[in-house]
Amino acid sequence: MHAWPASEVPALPGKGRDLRIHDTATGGRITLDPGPVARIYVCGITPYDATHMGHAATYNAFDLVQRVWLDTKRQVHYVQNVTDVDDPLLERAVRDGEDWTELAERETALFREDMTALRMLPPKHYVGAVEAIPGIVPLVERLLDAGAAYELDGDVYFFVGSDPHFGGVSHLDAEAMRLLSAERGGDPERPGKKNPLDPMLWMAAREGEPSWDGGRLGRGRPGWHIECVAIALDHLGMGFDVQGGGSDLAFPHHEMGASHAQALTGEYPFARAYVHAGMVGLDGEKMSKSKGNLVFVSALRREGVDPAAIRLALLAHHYRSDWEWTGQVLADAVERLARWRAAVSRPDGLSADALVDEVREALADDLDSPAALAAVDRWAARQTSGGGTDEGAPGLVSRTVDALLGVAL
Ligand code: 5CA
Ligand code: ZN
Repeated sequence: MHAWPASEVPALPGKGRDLRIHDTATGGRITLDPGPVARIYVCGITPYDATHMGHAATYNAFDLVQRVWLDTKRQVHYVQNVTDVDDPLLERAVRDGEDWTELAERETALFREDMTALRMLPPKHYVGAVEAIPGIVPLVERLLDAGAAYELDGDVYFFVGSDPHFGGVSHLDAEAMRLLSAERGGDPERPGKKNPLDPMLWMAAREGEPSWDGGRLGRGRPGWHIECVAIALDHLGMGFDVQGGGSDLAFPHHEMGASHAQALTGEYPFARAYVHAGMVGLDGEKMSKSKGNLVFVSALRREGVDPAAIRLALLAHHYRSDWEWTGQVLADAVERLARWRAAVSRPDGLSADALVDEVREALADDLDSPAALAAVDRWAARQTSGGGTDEGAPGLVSRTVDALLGVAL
């Protein structure tokens, strides 16, 4: 499917810094060393209740990864999926008496609009689960042939014991895995499985649900993890630089995806870093579709909130921390945006050379966007109190904030 239009990324003088980022698999900070073309896969939305502030915060984190890489003069090969067929989407369509394809299309269109408004750089390949099915079926067949998958009453499961590295992404113990599996789309209670954690690769057609021809797998639809694996392997191959998503995807989704791919190829690792964003909450609870406690990007835009202010509200929090969306968070961002705009509206000002360095360094240091904002705040405060005759300074600040933070002043 098509993605959304790219906003231009201004080139900055000098060269950016290599990204040091927290990797869930090793539990520590690693220095990424991508080739001239950095490769990243970010899990996309399941298209209903899009785009809430939690989604926006997670995509903001991975947009920063891209911007840091672009600043090092690398190209970025960015792939994102849309889970346009899955249990929760179908359940929502049934609840609302809506055709599931219409729901998915409408919500994906809304997501594209929100991403465009927020100046999130688009993926090079934006791929839906449905359009990926012809690539998924042969992978499931290969896993069956390799003995890494098995059939249970027409459904096909992946055997987690077939990957010696299973557990290496999340490092959770069996009990924690079991609880999260039950919570996040798995079926650890189903009798007959080799390991209760084994996830479904192919679900045989259910009455009243959409299904596709799976060749010798029979009619059915793909499991969730194999969807992202098929798309990532197709467009990026093994050993790509970053697998990204919110922290709720570390287990089971990214753990299972890594094991699927490693069992399929015999190669290790699937991704060189697994990067996870913290959860955004509202009123003391994780913002989630199931709880319905959502603040939507599109609703704020309709109220006339400048998307640049929404972006600044996201950037004010470190991507790894869990945080709460409040009216105050937005009010602070609106005020900061006005302050920055006033500061760059003067024809000249304080040299911004040091500021470019500070913003670069903050972001290269595990995407420390609050530190980057603080550096711009300091420049803006000194600029407002007068002094400085550098004619290039305000323009350079605008370009820096645009190129590295995605905020148009
Ligand atoms: N389609 C799958 C991924 S393949 C999925 O998880 N879709 S989603 O719509 O539920 O979430 C999309 C992304 O937003 C995921 O990376 C998820 O971790 C992230 N996300 C969901 N809720 C929040 C939240 N409250 N805070 C931060 N990120 C969130
Ligand atoms: Zn995914």
